Amino acid sequence: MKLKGPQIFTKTLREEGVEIIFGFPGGAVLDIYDQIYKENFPHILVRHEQGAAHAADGYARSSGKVGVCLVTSGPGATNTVTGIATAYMDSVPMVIFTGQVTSPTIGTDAFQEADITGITRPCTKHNFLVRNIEDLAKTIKEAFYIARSGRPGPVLVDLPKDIMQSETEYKESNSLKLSFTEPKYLPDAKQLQQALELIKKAKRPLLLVGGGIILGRATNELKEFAEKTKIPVTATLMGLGAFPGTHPLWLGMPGMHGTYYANMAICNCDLMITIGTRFSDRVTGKTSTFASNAKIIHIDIDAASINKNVLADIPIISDAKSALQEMNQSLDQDHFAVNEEENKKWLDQIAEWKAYAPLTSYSEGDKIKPQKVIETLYKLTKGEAIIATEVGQNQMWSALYYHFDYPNTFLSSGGLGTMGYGFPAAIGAQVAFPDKTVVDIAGDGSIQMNIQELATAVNYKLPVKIVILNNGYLGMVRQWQELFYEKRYSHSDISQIPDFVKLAEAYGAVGLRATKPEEVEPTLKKGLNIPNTVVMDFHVEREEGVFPMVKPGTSLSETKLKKEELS
Ligand SMILES: Cc1ncc(C[n+]2csc(CCOP(=O)(O)OP(=O)(O)O)c2C)c(N)n1
Repeated sequence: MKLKGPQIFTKTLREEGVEIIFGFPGGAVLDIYDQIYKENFPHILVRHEQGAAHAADGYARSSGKVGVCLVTSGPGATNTVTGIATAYMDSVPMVIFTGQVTSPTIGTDAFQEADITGITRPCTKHNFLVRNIEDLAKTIKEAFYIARSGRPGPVLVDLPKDIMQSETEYKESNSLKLSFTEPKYLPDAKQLQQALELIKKAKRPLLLVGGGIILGRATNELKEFAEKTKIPVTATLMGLGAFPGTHPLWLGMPGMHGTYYANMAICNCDLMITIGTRFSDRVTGKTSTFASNAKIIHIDIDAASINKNVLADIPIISDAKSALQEMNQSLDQDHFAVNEEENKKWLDQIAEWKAYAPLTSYSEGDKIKPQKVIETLYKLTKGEAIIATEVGQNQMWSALYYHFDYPNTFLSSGGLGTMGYGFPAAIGAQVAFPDKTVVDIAGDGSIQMNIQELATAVNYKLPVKIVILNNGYLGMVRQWQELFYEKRYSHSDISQIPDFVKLAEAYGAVGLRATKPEEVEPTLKKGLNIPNTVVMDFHVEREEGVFPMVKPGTSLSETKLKKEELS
């Protein structure tokens, strides 16, 4: 059977199990859009291509499936680059389809031409320019395969218009032989044994886990391992939700804005078992003093992550699930028990640190405290919402004060730190989970970066809730200027902001505002119960800071609890 490019496109997507495309049309992809129209292929029309990429990303992070977006050539394609780079840094499986000018005009500065494969080479796991219609189905299949296998990531497929207009004999894609074979990511038995020997001998062991646990669907195995060994757990920003945030062994997030007790545990542990994390500088602080009293076991699916930032004593290349399953089995066979006496001392020491600097120690006054807004949100949603964040103070407060008990419920741009990520990502998550409460916790700066997607949310009746922590500042920038630039607030005052309630209403959403502490709970209750898109504008204490904080370039041992200790 002979089929044209767009028919092959939709057929192959269906074979890959694609349920939804996030996209925005334009000349180079009109043939594909015509096919989408004829077949009524599920598609969400965003208002900006950056929104499409982040929405596909939010869909992928919340559901674990591959997110898909489709945009036109030139500016349509370049508008996705921030979204692609965001997904690349956080290992999110995505396939981005871009239209391209016709093959003969490539390289002639044709109208709406951009070398998108060249532009995205450093921020995609792989990218393709389809040169023959015969290659189309196979290329799409390979793109999905690469996006989801090993360490996941975004893959871009560039589709010249003339190629898509031509036709070829279509073969069921199951009959296509891919150029790849599934690699195995099993741990080396000898190294794993060495790791277990170290664990048995450890007096102050600590688990540091990252997004690899969530991507590798290894949360149950992690819990089993931690409970069997009674080893306390800390997780990076990307790993929030990998281990229950209310578990007695949980220490919260470490690093620049990590909890005091997680940072102290890192400084004082004698063995660190690290799984699925790349030792980002935001986690390690000064690397030369990071976990300097500990032996390090590093388990990661990506060989390139091991020994890149922190040297491992035992490097294990493996997916998180296989490694943890095997360790759990060995523990069972060995009738393994930790040194109970030593471990009790260690857990007691951690309890002391927790009591010395609990997160709840922020002060409450006559202005709304942002921390309180998030704590109240946690209480009202019983921790069961999907939370997206923007970037800045809002992101750090969310990480600290919303206690993530479940995987795939915290969507945040960890690696790239993209303002404007959260709201479209929340839209993607709400598409994946229409019945769940999905909230974007935003700053008044970040929300303005993709505010146009309010139209998308209203258009598709997506009841996403936006909680704006409105401080009239680019808050995190202001905090750094206060602490490290003697309060010279250069271009961080954004108090000239729109009336967010009116703005919400202009888009057809509901707008609510709270200006006093006693209004926080009723406003959240009301907003969460409205089955529409709701913008809640909380006027918070303008100069509140995020603490604890480790000054950039210093050691985790220098974690400061309040601003007076830093300046
Ligand atoms: C696209 C982009 N531009 C600039 C930055 C640098 N940056 C990091 S945090 C921040 C301030 C964010 O302000 P706001 O969204 O109001 O959030 P708050 O910190 O007040 O919670 C800025 C400008 C960024 N992360 N992303």
